[in-house]
Amino acid sequence: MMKTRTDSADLESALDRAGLINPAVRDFVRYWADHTGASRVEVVGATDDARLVRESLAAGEIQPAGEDRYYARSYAKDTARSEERTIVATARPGDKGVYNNWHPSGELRPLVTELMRDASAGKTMYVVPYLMAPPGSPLAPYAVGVELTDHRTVALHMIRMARCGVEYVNDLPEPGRFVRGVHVTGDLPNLGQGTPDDQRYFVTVADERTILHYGSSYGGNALLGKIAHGLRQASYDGWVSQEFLAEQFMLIGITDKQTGRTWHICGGFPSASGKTNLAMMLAPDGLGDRYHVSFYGDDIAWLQLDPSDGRIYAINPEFGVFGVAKDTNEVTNPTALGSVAPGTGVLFTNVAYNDLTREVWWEGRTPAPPADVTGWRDWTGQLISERSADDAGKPWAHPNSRFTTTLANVPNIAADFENPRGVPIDAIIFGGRTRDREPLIRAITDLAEGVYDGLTLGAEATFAAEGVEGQLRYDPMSMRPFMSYSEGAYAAHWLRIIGSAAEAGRPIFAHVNWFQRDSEDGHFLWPGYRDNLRALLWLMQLKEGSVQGVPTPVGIVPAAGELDLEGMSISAADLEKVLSIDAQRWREEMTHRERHLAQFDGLPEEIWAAHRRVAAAIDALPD
Ligand code: OXD
Ligand code: MN
Repeated sequence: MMKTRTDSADLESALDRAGLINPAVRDFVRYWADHTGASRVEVVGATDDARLVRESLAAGEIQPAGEDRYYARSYAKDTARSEERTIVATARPGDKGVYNNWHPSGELRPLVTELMRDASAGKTMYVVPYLMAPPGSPLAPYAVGVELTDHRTVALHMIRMARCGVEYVNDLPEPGRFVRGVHVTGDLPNLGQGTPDDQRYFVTVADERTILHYGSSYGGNALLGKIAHGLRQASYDGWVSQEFLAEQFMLIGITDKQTGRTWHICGGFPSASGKTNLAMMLAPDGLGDRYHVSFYGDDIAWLQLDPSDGRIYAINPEFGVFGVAKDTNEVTNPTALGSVAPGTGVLFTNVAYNDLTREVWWEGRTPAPPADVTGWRDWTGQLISERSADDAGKPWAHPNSRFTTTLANVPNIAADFENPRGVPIDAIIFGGRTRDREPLIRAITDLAEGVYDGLTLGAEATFAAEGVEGQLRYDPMSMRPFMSYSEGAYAAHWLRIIGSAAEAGRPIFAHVNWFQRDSEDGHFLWPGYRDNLRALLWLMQLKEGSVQGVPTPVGIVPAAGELDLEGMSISAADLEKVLSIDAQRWREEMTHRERHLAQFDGLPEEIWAAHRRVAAAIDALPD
């Protein structure tokens, strides 16, 4: 007969066997094992991966997808991060912002705790101690966490996405200083996902460093190290301590092989603006002999001043990539394909899967789906051959299907990606997907104007429901879904952290846009992908003074002839267009920006002054 609740002798011996000696972690596990009613407790880390994979295969939770590659489906109504159900809760009403969905922790903590009572009955509770930082990083004290999860596949994801093992919690100088993450899946078919009766709660109790997620086993809802800790909790910690920024940023290095010089660039892009593709970019053929691009991370960066040289350093706190599969192919992102090759231990979720050949496929992997549909099932598990005529045109993979692979699998991973100090940042870039107005690149040298640019970052509304045609859905610094405190304080914190860098070592800012289209026939004016490196090289040259660019009210754009276009073709008209400023469109944008910024209480005067400066300069432009 199945035991209903972990017996305390069994629990202690499970913790002993795993060598988990931190008394505060042991207390945390004891409390939640009892509260959730789990029938077993198991402590897991990276060294348990092969065994967990074998068990998951045997249980049918995952399926083989080629040599050391795996495949899982999630519950069909549980396929994405839920923004509406995600809450930041604290005891301080002043933490309420426009985007953080703040609620008092005194209400939310008991509510979610009650939902979790006995909700893991009959299940194993996996205890996953982890570190969201390269070991030895000055930010490691903020990076220690323990996730409790009642879902084995979630443990497999955590092992790929974070450094996991008891060694990260056993010798803490303050044993109680770790983020407490509790993930309880709940009864997925009965949670009313997306209905008025939605039962799910994804709560970060930021001032208690406690994360309570109930009602999902997917992505950021369930892997608590990544978004809940790596972004929401960490940005709160970085602000309270005044020590660092935690941002949804990619991080890359560009090496000039002729001079041996390496630059590091990080930056934020709203969803679906090509952040992972940019992070994994290779140099274009025409420039590959001279430049090498190396990958540090595609989703999170923590930034901090290093007082020893007065520069801002960044780490990628993650250990893996949780990448969107859709449209990943040899042209858009060959590096991503390399990172999921045989032997990588990659875990695919919700792509299409062939039962007979163990292959996977997703929309955009090849121009058309496999012609022979034998054995192919869509992401819901339905055989393609048995689809009704009505379903024939439906995607085979879910649009948010993913691959989860460790950083070391990425072919151009930087040699020093585990350097605890991180890498010094030369530039911070922001980019959206905008069909007009935004030039290819505009560089911003003023700190307040750079932060202002990040705060007014956005992506074009993609469908009517999301917003008004031509108006951006603003996504400050690409952190809109991950904001943990008020935007005014957030802006001030940015000014302080980046402003603490020595003048000479301060990163330059830039806004990029690879997506401008011709207003007549709609073609993309700039080829994108690998050629985007050309704009970033120009930015580094500008910073070093070897090009001057052309000043405009919204930043410095490349002068014709300053971009290295070796091996690339673009018409003179298209090039001129991507480097020019449309005064009329910018005037319209400024009125939207004013309304957007006015929502934020306590926005620093420097940001308003930057806005007024840019607006006045745009007004002075000839039409
Ligand atoms: C996200 C992610 O949801 O990185 O932004 O998964
Ligand atoms: Mn992300």
